[in-house]
Amino acid sequence: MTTTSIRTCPLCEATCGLELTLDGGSVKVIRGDQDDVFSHGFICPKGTTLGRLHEDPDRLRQPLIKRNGEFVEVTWDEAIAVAGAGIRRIMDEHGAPSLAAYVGNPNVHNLAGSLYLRPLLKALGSPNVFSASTVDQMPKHVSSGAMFGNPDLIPVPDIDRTDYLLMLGADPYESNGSLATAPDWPGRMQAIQGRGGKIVSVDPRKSKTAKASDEHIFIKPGTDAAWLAALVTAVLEAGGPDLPDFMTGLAEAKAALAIFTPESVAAATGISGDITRRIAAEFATAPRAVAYGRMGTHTTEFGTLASWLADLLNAVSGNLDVPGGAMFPLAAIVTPKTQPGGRGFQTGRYRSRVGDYPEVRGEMPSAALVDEIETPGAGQVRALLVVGGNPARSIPDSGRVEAALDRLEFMVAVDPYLSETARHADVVLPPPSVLERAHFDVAFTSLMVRNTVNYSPPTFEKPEDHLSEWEILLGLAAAIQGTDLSIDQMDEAGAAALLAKALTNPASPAFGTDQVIAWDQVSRFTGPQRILDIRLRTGPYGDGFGNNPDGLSLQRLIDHPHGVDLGALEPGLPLASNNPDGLVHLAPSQFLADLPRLAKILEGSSDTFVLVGRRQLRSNNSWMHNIEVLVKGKERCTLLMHPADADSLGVAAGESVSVRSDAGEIRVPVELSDDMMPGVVSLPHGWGHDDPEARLTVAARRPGVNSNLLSNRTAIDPLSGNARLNGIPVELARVS
Ligand SMILES: Nc1nc2c(c(=O)[nH]1)N[C@H]1C(S)=C(S)[C@@H](COP(=O)(O)OP(=O)(O)OC[C@H]3O[C@@H](n4cnc5c(=O)[nH]c(N)nc54)[C@H](O)[C@@H]3O)O[C@H]1N2
Ligand SMILES: Nc1nc2c(c(=O)[nH]1)N[C@H]1C(S)=C(S)[C@@H](COP(=O)(O)OP(=O)(O)OC[C@H]3O[C@@H](n4cnc5c(=O)[nH]c(N)nc54)[C@H](O)[C@@H]3O)O[C@H]1N2
Ligand code: SF4
Ligand SMILES: [Mo]
Repeated sequence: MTTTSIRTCPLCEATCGLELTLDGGSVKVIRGDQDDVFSHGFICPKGTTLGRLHEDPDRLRQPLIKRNGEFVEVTWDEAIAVAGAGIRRIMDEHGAPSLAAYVGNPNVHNLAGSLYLRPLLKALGSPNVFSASTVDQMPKHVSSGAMFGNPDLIPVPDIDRTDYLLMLGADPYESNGSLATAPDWPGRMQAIQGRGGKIVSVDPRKSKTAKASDEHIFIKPGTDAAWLAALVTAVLEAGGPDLPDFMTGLAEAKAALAIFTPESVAAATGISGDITRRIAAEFATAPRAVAYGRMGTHTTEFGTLASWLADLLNAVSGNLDVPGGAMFPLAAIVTPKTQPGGRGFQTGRYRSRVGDYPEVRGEMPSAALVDEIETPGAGQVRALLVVGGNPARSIPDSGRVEAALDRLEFMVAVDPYLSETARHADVVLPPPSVLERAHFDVAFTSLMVRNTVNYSPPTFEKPEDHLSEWEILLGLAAAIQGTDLSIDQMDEAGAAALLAKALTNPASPAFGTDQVIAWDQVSRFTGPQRILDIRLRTGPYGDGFGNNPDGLSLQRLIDHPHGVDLGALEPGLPLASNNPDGLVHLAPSQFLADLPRLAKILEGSSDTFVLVGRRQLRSNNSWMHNIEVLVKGKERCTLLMHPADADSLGVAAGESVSVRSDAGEIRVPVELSDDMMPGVVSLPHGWGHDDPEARLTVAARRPGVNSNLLSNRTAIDPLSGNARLNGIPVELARVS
């Protein structure tokens, strides 16, 4: 007999609803959930593979401990105890700064990572916290922090109502979108065109997204900030609308950007002054327009400036916080910080030991991890905890990273696979499968282009003796702290504190509710479900424990498996500004101070070739290449190159070239493509499954090469600590 399970896909930011047809304990088929209030049946090839992930024989079912160089399976109690004791030993001998944590991307896609990393990192107590954010979106946090006072107040493009979408360095046809949660980007883009709107895509490669756009403009990698500055200048020259009083700094921004004109940036960007002026005019006169930048703009040396300038362009053209422009979602789960009138945002509260990088959101640049491990002295990192991350493939200079991992005195990995990173660990703690856990997108409800909320109960019960991932994280925290509290007691204490705080928040519908009554109600759940129930009920749409009877609670979401639609985005500024003065800062001084560095690129560059990355629909960063249906077919880890460039190098399609940067060298087959801007080559990341010590049987058959052997760990956006993964100068040569 078959049954059905409805759940949200946790693999990317699109949050598609899935319908799983089950036959006992196995998954027969996965389709898009036609009744999902947000995705309406949309699904991509990855979403159909959750059953294969669940069944993958390489997925670890039991914790591992390395003994005499070999991994052996052990019990959960033993594994957690050994992990905790190993970390404690280093902490006692060398102090907390000798510990480090790297937390990867899957943490934002699962409840455990979203809700239970904080107590674990607190238990570590080290300033050496690294994450995938600094190889990704940290520039956006920094620009939002400075402009709106809160790094999590990120405006998203209101693509369902805009008339003009200017996309820079984003390829949602492959990635399904990022920092703009919208299942079915292709359908939503077609809808813009269907209502007479226009989409312009700016990318050094004519990507699938660019082909689906109305216009594609080639841009030289790493120069988006200069181009956006010129657009702002051109819009302001033409007048621009009157801005609301709560936006401050327009005159300062205008003066500081004056040197960036459509003509002055033309040589550096490769975009003529005429085109820039035309785009500026189109953008300014479209009824509703929005500029949206992603990986291609953020993971460059000017990531923060580009992120700021995109929002500045939205602001000065009258498109910030208005329908069809860049808007702020109001998530069902709102952290207390996103209430109006905050403390503002600061970076650099402390600095990294070796590279002297400023702390950003309590993190150090991931690119700096290597030096913190390699460089002797007080505070040298000797033990590392990796949760859901693969720094051996995903961060710069990853050849050095791997050598550094080998130097560690102790390492723990929380990962379902013996990945290229986890294989270096002394203890590996695998979470249960993706289908054996509840799901809720804590982070992405704050980034949705339409306010929506969705909860998925576990599809299968986890094996009884397998710890949930949140139990692993709390168990580790307890073992590191050496506390006598049980995991359940720690969980209870955390939830009670959260509830107490929420009930004293005057903005909450639960304000003033008796804590004993509220606790009694939420405690029909435990673990992440209880935290979710608290946050839903005390959040902006919450039932307030009866104060707002039609409001949200976890039970309400359980009763609505296809999700609850909370409506289109609504203007929220100036209320949303968390700056102490309540204003939106258009010209943060630290950004103006960084402009001279940007102006230098106007002098031109002598690089012959520049490397950029790309994403591929059937891939997910470095970790889904072990699923046969996703990797079969023609070789995908190729270097895309314009035919004229190939001619000049004397290479033919399929031949290998050597690609050399100041960090390393790789060899990779060439794929010719008219879609490439001449002088620019493109290589996907996340490949390089050639490590015999990893246990990824399928991936190892199609290893590909690791593009992060080429990214340099010192090429960093100074404002955010974000790595430069796009726009890497390289030398190419034919391999004879
Ligand atoms: N050159 C280059 N490098 C890049 C990028 C690029 O565009 N170009 N992109 C960057 C970006 S945007 C990102 S987000 C990073 C990603 O970088 P990382 O987060 O470091 O790496 P992932 O490839 O996402 O690997 C995630 C690991 O988590 C494990 N995992 C999967 N599910 C779970 C789970 O539920 N729990 C736990 N504990 N573990 C799980 C996987 O097995 C895998 O080992 O890569 C970055 N690196
Ligand atoms: N299928 C699939 N989907 C994914 C992922 C995946 O690995 N595979 N990863 C997920 C993650 S973690 C993230 S962060 C998102 C990222 O989502 P996106 O940002 O949409 O994805 P990318 O494909 O990296 O798009 C970057 C684009 O920028 C272009 N580009 C490179 N350099 C420059 C530049 O200097 N300027 C401009 N204007 N463009 C440039 C590249 O050619 C590329 O087309 O995708 C998510 N979704
Ligand atoms: S687009 Fe993303 S969320 Fe939707 S099915 Fe594909 S991987 Fe899952
Ligand atoms: Mo990412």
